[in-house]
Amino acid sequence: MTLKIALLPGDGVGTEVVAEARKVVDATGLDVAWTDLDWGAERWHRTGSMMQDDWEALLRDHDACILGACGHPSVADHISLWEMILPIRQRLDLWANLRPVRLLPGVPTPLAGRTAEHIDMLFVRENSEGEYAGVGGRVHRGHPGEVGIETSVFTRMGVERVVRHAFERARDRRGQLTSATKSNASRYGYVLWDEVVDATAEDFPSVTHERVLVDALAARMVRNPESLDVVVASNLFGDILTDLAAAIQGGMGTAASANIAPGTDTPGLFEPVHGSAPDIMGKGIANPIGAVWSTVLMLEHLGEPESSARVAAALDAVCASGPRTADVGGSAGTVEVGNAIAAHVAAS
Ligand code: GGG
Repeated sequence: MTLKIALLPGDGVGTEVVAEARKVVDATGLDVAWTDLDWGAERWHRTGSMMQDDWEALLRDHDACILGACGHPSVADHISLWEMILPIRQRLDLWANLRPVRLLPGVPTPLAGRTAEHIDMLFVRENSEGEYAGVGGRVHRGHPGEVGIETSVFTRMGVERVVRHAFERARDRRGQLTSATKSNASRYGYVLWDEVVDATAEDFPSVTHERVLVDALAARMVRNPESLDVVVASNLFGDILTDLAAAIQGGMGTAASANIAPGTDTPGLFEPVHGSAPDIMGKGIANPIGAVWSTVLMLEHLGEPESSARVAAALDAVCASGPRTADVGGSAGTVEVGNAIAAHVAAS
């Protein structure tokens, strides 16, 4: 069967890392029909829109999409996000954002005395509402009394589905779920969230669960990462905590993610957690690990577990032996690392 995969490099280093992700998937020998998409800042300058008008139908006509990065210094950040990645997540209702956190072999962590056995977590981030619902507005622009309002939206259905999915993941891992909220200072949405967690827990007797305030959880991730298995968090908290998690596992370039709608056949969007990194774009030094790891998640989601495992094993092997990019202690370029991973996959 031919897999139809849309390739959306986006901006900045997205172009560089997505090329390596594609190369590695091709090395599996799977039959893939790629669709190249020119969406992003350059298109916005040229045509006035980041994506083509029929973007939703186009994505739904594929099995998956690989995204590189959103954001360019020449476009306001909120335009970049609200004209591409956030509408894609919302309109396709990709409500779960899975972000595995693991210290890959040979990759240095900034946490003293910690090794791979201490760092193995899965973040399940709510991906369609919460603080990124897009509800709000500004009035009296430019006046001293100007007001900007950003409203968080938590629906019972939205919270229930992501919390249930996190419990399922915890049940299939080490049986421990940590829920991150701030339901002391924020007394509505996060209190609803906490109640949903407690109620859902009754269906998962083999999973122990706990409620932790997000600020305390951030400290615990640094001091005691081995105490965490699956973490479920709102859109904003999941976004922030997984940048911290990326740093713990060796840097932003190493972090992968899957935007999915579990239980449906909606195509998922797979992307490295990092942004467009304008400071290093075009230099050929961006780390492709996050993008390649995202293809591991994609292939698993597409029902190709053998290919997924081959790419995961190649990733581990290349991290262990090199070549590695400078951010994880090496001196290789993006293409050299991608070539090495692809060669391992082809030989496996
Ligand atoms: N790799 C995709 C990307 O550019 N992410 C940057 C970012 O800030 N994304 C916002 C989000 O994940 O909600």
